[in-house]
Parts: sequence; C-alpha cells; structure tokens
Amino acid sequence: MQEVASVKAALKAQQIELPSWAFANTGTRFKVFAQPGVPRTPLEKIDDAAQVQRFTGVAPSVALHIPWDKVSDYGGLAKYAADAGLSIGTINANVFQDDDYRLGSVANPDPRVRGKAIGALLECVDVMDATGSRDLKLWFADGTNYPGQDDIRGRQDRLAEALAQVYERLGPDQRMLLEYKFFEPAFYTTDVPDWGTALTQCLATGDRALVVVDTGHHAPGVNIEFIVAMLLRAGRLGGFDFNSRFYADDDLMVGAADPFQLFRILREVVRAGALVPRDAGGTGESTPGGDIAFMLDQCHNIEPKIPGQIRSVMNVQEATAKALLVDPDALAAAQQAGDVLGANAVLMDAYNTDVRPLLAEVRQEVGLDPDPYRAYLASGNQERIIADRVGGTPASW
Ligand code: LRH
Ligand code: MN
Repeated sequence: MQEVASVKAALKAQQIELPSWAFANTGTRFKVFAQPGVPRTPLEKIDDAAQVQRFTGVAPSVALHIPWDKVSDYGGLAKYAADAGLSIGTINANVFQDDDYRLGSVANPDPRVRGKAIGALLECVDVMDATGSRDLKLWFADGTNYPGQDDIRGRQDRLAEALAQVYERLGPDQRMLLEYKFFEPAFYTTDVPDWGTALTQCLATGDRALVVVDTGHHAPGVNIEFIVAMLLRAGRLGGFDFNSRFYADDDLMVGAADPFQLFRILREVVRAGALVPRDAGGTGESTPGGDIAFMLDQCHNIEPKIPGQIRSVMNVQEATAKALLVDPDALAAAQQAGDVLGANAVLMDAYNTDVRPLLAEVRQEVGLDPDPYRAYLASGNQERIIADRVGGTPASW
C-alpha cells in the first residue's frame, strides 16, 4: 500500500468544482419537483455552494451556466463568491434552450442561427474575463433525428468553424473544454457524440482545446477509464463532469450507481500523475493543457440539494483515496510477471479498503468535522434556508 502521508497530502489538495445548477429545481421531462429552500438567485446558489465548501474543504469553486446564472455584474458576483470563500470556476455555455436552435446551434444549416449561437459563446468569454474563470465549457445538444435530415460532414465543418472563432477570442490563459454525449436530445446523430469526435475537433482547434468526460454520456458498457487513459496519453483531458447512472444520462450522485467505475477512472488519473493540481505540487506531466477540472454535473431531482452535493463530494474523496492506495510497484511487478490474478488483487485490495477512517483523520487534521454530511445536517442551515427563502422564483432549468 502507498505510504499514508502522501495519500493524505493528495487528499488535502483535492479540488472538486460544484455546478450552480445542482442547487436549483431539476427533474425530467415528466416533472421538475419543487423543493423548499431552493435558491432564487445566483447569489443564493453561491451561498449553498459555500456550505459544501465549509463542511468538506475540497470544493473551493462553483461553475456557472449562462444564462441560468445571468447577472448584470459578473465582477460583483465573483467578489460575492470570494467573500464566501469561493471562486467562480468553469463557465458553461447554453445554446440548447432557444427555439432558434431547433435544428442545432453552431451546426445549424442556417448561418443566421449559427451566428447567434457563436455570439452567445463569445458572451461567455466576456463573462470569463469578468469572473477570472479559466475554462469555457461547451456542450452542444446539436444533432439530427432522422437519416438524411442534414449533412453529417457539413455539420462537422460548421462546428469546427465555430470552435475556431471562439478559440480565437480566448485569452492566453483561457481554455476551451469540449464535452461529448452519445445521444439526447438528438436521437439519430449527435454532432459531438464521443471522445473521438471531441478529440479530433480539439486537435484541429488548438492546444488549449481539451476534452471533458461526463461520466453519464456513454453508451452502456463503454469502458470510460480506457477513454480517460487515452485522453491523458494524448495530453487532452481537460476535465470531468462527474455523476452516475444506471441507464442513460441520469445525472445521479457520482459514485452512487457504480463506485467501482469511479475508482477505476480515478486510478487512471493517479497513474498519470494528474490528480494533484500544479499549485499543490502536482507535476502536470500528462496535462500540458493545464490541470484537470474535476467538476460535478448532477441533478438532485428528489433529494435535498446541499446534502446531496456534500455526499457526492465525499464519494469522490472515497474513490480518490482508494485509487491513491494502489501500490504502483506491486502492480507493475505483477503485470510484468503476467500474474493476472496478482495484478487484479493489488487493485482490489485498494478498492476494498475502508478509507472512511483515513478521510475522517484528514478532515480533523484540517479542522473539519470528520463526517461533513452529519455535521451539515446538524448545522441548522437546511431549516434556515427553508424558512428564509419564501417567495420569489426558485431557480430551475
Ligand atoms: C448535458 C450536460 C452539460 C450541461 C448540462 C447541464 O447533458 O451534461 O454538461 O451543460 O448537462
Ligand atoms: Mn455534463
């Protein structure tokens, strides 16, 4: 097993970014259930994210989604976040909720609509300039529903053109993160359906164009850790949208549906020396495009949101601790010797280790309650926001 001090140091340096939209009312096409105490403004979403940071200590930034988090003063919003102990992280563009985007946004056959979509993306870069954000995250709902509906190759050309225009506008320290998804809302072709397409488009766009792996965006049975290993090998893994699923893009709590898969994914990150951010001593050897953005992208449709985010962060910490406990020398020796069962056992020993006592120690060593979830429930914050947040329009998709 790895020596505990370095494992603890890596766990203390972990940074998990929260999605502002996880605190809003969300649901499915069947129903968005309203919950009491849900934030009504981006400021209240930041208040909720600050609660997660207060109890976990490893969630120092919150990602925004534009226009869901549209405000008149983004610099002021960043100041508000800083006063709450947070930074504004990834800026997510939204070119999937306007009637004009029925046939697509940047890949739409109509140049007027493409121009409108590119304009919305460029506006997000203005937001990044105001908030000091490093990453622009692009997920496109673009695709087709019927064979022949549009030219598959032509849509790729339009997509490439749009990415080039937006990339041109980025500052030298800003990055573009391209997220793929194999289907939904389009049901025949999706213009960025898989890692191969995302990587191809990023390689053609520029060095600071990197791929995001959303763990809910793969066909059943896809080996996601293989994709992660390949993107790290190519130096093009920009970030994760962590969540879990039993069926499709369920956006359930990360690690809830398949904790073993999350462990295997983080094992590839640890193996590549890509877990620890540079400003915490990370080598960055396999992330020439900059540190990986470890983000959550989830929807707490039926469960309370802040506790759900705290539990999710704890799930990532537990999978990370297990991945850090894998003995790389013992593993390499067994692999070299062709000792199939021995090699598998090295990994399973780490995975089957109960890391909760270790994480409790880590939290106590940094002055936190050993059990953030219980500590939050005992804090009274949930009752307070339910009492305070009456009236106004709760945030929702
Ligand atoms: C698309 C997605 C994308 C976000 C959205 C909220 O399914 O994963 O990352 O913009 O969810
Ligand atoms: Mn996502």
